[in-house]
Amino acid sequence: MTGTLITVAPTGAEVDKREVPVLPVTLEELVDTAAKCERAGASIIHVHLRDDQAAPTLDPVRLRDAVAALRETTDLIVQLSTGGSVHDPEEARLAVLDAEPDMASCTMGTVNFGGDVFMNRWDFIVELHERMIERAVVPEYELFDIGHVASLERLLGQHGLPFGDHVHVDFVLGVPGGAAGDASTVTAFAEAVRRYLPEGTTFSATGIGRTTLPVMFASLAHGGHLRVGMEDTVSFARRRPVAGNDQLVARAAEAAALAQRPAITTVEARKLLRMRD
Ligand code: KMH
Ligand code: ZN
Repeated sequence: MTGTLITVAPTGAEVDKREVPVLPVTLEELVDTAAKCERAGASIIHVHLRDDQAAPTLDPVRLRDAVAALRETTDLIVQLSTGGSVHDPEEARLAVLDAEPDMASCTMGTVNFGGDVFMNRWDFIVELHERMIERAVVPEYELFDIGHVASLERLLGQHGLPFGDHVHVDFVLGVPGGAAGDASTVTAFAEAVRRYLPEGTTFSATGIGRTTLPVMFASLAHGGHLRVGMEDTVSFARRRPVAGNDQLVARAAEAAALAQRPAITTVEARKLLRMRD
């Protein structure tokens, strides 16, 4: 069994900077947290950007600047979010690929998202998948519900394998409106991946809020990988706010080491995902 690939999702689109001052929102804060997370064991960074008011943005210039700055300062695999915020239009989400990231997210279906709806129409998913193949961007398919595994099987069957021919998915569990964040749900997802997706498909998992730890331990137990970060949780423990993203990455690396599957390097992560160096 391989070591553990750790993805950090440092910012997201939902957490309010006014309530969580350590949330990285400026380019300087993003690069600083990225470097610390790489030292703590992360190999992929899942990036959402904020504007000068700390509101979510898909501004193309900021996206290009962020990709360049992260590449200059770290060896992390740069994965841009095409999910954005629930309010972002499809065209802006597709245009994220213009920033030429190594990877981009691709959510496999529509899901209730708290009181909102995270819309991912089938035709939009197909368009995103095909543009990623054209632009040599490696996707991470985001699965918020078990039906998203079947959608991905359909996508790959009808529209072919992604760039690099390797399939990597991420279970995003515990979203109010999506699949639950607990060990039995991770088991169900892991079994569905083995049953419906191509042999060799790799998966990571993240649990939102207090589901972080059960999802982390269950993913490790199933030979899966981990995603952590302040996009998904801002509480380290009861009454203990997260001090920084690297604290979450360090804990994930510690859990991975205990599971005898230590965190892998960015070079090893590129090999695992069949990416170019
Ligand atoms: N912010 C959520 C609406 C992704 O990055 O691709 C969507 C999300 C998924 O975070
Ligand atoms: Zn995201």
